[in-house]
Amino acid sequence: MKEYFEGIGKIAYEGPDSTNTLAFKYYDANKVVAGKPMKDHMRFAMSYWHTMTGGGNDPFGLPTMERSYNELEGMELSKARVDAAFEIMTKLGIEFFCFHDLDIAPEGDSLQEKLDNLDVIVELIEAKMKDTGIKCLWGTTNGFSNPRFMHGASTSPNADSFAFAAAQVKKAIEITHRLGGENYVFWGGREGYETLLNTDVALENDNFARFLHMAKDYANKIGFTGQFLIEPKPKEPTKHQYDFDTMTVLGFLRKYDLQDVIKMNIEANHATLAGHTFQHELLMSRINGVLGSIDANQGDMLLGWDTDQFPTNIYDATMCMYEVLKNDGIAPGGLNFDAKLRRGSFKPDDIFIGYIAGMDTFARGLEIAAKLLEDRVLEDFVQNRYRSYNEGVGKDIVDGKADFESLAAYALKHDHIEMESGRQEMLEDIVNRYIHRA
Ligand code: XLS
Ligand code: NI
Ligand code: NI
Repeated sequence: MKEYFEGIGKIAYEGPDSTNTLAFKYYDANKVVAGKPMKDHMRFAMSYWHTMTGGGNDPFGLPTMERSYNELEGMELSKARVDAAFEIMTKLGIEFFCFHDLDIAPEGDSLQEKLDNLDVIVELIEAKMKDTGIKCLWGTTNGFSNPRFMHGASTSPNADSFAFAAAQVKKAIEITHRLGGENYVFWGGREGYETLLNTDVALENDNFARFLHMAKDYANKIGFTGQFLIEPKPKEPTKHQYDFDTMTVLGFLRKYDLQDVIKMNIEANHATLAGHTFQHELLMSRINGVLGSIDANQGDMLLGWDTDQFPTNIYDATMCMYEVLKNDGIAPGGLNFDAKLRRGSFKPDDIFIGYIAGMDTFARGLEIAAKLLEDRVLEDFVQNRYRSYNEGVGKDIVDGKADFESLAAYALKHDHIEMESGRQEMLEDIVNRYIHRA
């Protein structure tokens, strides 16, 4: 079989002293951390779109990515990409992948052709999965690139667009089911608005909920038991996306009785676009019992859009793994590298370098987070900080035994309140110490 990335072998773990760009320095798949192998904490996934179809084009420039299958077109290109994708994942030791329908097969001239194209490619993917043991983390659809979705898909003012999107999602759920996918993702795409002047927000929200209920009903009907996930994002491509952030989505799910059916896929760069930290979004999902999966990437604070960079920020990775550990793991979700190379990183081996950088960063983050938790550094501090709720008036508040009258009577007698320092700088310094030494 043709090798697409010649000269690159299986990426090995060489340890922190290695200077080999094409080796792991921290990601040691089978090393046991906090009770299980690194790879099982991570469940790393390759994003098919960025890695296989992303060309490096931007609004100002043409594609740049140098790939040996670039001269192919249509179905031949899609077939070559299947082989290349599994070669990349095998060499990197990545055990999962995520895909949109449009990433794996060309659109075709009609809906029927699109569906037929998908069947051909899915068969190839299925065979590759059998050969390599690589699994599908999640599937989704692209309901935002084609002009038919210019005003949205399930929130389009045009019911024909809604119907087309339904046909697409129906097929994508079938494919994900066939490939044993463990989750199915809804990222809004253009499910939002550009201006309120032309938008019936109430109807669009109702329709969005109708769409999700139909998707779940269909999944139940065909026996797909994978976890449904919504991926919050506040803007881009639309000015305002309905799935703004975790708490907005939770409000939506509760209003439409979908709270038991859908969890969150949290993306780092979407969190920061919403004006939150990555950890904030992970934590809000975790404490509400809806942390489903993670799109691991990072943005650039100086740029206001979803730059989808490979994650190399050790602080963010540490706090992400801290939340994952506190969540008791991320399965059936995983860490999907929804990340792409910079336009100037166009060489084939840049793919491997990007993934290695991301995997090493999260491996290190896992080790630091595990140590922080083992030593209960933050845990004990936080517990102690809230100790006034363990007894007396605090306990009455928590137990629902207090009311405004009892509290006012209590406050009259205790109106000289002794405060304690929040010790933020001390804690930041301690976390730094763990980052340097754990
Ligand atoms: C776009 C999203 C997208 C989803 C899958 O910003 O991150 O890539 O993850 O549709
Ligand atoms: Ni994403
Ligand atoms: Ni994104």
